[in-house]
Amino acid sequence: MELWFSERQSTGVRLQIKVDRSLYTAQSKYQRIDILQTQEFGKILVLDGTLMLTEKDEFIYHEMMVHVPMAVHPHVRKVLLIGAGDGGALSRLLLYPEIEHIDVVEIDKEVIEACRTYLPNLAQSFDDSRVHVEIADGLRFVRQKLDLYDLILVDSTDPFGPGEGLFTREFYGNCYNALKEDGILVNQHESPFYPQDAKEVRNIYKKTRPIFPINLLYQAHIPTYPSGHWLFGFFSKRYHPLEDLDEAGWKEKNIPTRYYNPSLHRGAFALPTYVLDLLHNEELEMEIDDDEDED
Ligand code: AG3
Repeated sequence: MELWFSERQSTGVRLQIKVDRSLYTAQSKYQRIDILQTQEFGKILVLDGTLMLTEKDEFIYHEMMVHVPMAVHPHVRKVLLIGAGDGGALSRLLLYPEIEHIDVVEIDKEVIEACRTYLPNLAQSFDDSRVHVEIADGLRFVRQKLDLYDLILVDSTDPFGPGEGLFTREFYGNCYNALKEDGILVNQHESPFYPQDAKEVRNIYKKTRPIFPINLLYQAHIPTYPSGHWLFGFFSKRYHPLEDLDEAGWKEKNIPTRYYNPSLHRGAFALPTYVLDLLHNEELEMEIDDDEDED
């Protein structure tokens, strides 16, 4: 008998991955959690039927989320990481000895526990003494924070279910306040390709544009996410991701990577015309949620 994991990526498209066996399945207070063993992608983490990571291509997403801002901001000491219960982004942050303190805010402690058991290469990063885990809703957590962090990373799920609050105007405004005067916020920004996802890309852009003076997108090729074409948001109070890129300084740190390098960093900010149109062409016909910031 053949077992296949299947995710609906758009109304007419599914991604299917052949499964060897299920390693873990649970229904937490927030979501269904599955960890599956597959041949092609190693172990995969699935939340509510949506693929979060695979062992084979997680390096692309996590390296791009972490190293891009780290190569730009000259002195990151204190970081807030929201979501990210798998430890993938955390393990890349810990490669930087200058980072003194990382607050990880994950809503679902069962995700961390499952990943500690089944994805230890990533989740052992939770044992580092610089890491402080808070089991809480990121939206609520940042509400009380002022002028604290050099860097905030939002490693969320898609904008529905438990992660929905992390795509609201209120959340972005609170992140702005929680950042120091030269802080940077990076978020996972969905895909520009299928109309449903593209709508979210435009929504986030609309909500963040009035808040951050520097508001740019960068892209990566992630084979298992919808369309394989994925975006990240770079929101910054002072540093520009290209003008302030410290290529020599970053190289001197000898951080091991498999995807990220400073040339790719520069190229990642060059966006296809259809993505630029999505952001800047006000006439583009698309139904935009102006805001539904209640929680
Ligand atoms: N964060 C989830 C990215 C969204 C994936 N969307 C999808 N497959 N429809 C990744 C968590 C990894 N730390």
